[in-house]
Amino acid sequence: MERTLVLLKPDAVQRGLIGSIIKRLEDRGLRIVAAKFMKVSQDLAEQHYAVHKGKSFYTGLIEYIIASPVLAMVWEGPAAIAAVRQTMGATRPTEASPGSVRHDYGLEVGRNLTHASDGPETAIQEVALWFSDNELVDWQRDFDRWVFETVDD
Ligand code: DAT
Ligand code: MG
Repeated sequence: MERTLVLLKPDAVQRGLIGSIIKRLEDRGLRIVAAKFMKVSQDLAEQHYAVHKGKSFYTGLIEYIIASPVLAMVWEGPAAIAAVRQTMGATRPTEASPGSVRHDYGLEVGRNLTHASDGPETAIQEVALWFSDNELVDWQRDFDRWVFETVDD
């Protein structure tokens, strides 16, 4: 079972898309582990996007993520990292597949609505950056065995 960090960025929150995006993750069968509605500090933004420091879009990216509250979440499931990236779509909305969040709700790369961890190492780092251990909830759903081929207990 994998865990991945998902951020509903300021544009998703301001546009009232929280419910629509969460519904896609729930419908897919992914299980929520943690959620926190919060203002992002400059420091957290810089740590989260450290890998992009120095790039032309870095300053705008930091300004975007701190501009208004975000909903930070952790979701889990088999291959959750790839599944969530697929549900969100390619970084540029005009390259995202129809049916993905970024295609269906977005136009510009600088307003692409969501963040999702891009690999196992970054998922572990990002979950730890945004959440403390005691904020991550271990739980099971009655229908888990009808979504997950192997159920942990
Ligand atoms: P992703 O969010 O799909 O993982 P990324 O990690 O490459 O994409 O980049 C992080 C964010 O930075 C991305 O969601 C939007 C912004 N970004 C990336 N490339 C950009 C570019 N060429 N111009 C403007 N913003 C960009
Ligand atoms: Mg990324």
